Amino acid sequence: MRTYSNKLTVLLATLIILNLWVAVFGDGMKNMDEITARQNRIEIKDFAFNPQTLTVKSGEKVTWINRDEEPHTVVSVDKQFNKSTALDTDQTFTITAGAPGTYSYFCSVHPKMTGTIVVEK
Ligand SMILES: [Cu+2]
Repeated sequence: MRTYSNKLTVLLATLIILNLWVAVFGDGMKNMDEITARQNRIEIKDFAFNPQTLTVKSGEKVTWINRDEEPHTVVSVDKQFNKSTALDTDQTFTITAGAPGTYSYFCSVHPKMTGTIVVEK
């Protein structure tokens, strides 16, 4: 009975340590995601994409946010990603960067609005 109890204590201790490790590590991963998301943000303001050229790594997310009072869209020239719906003020649109290459895009409501995403390996 004593051996059983000791084994149980060791098991419980292991579980607690494992949980702590996961909690710390999991938090770290979440922060990394948040930082990545913040970096890969394109603001649409005054009828322009800002920054106009953004470099990301394949697999990363890119988010546009419309800061104008006008609706805008995000459409890939070569259909490298699905087009957005018309974005209202403060609405966002997110894609995951696919194959490495240069993604040119524009706003279908105002075709003079253009931008580029450079996707690296
Ligand atoms: Cu537009």
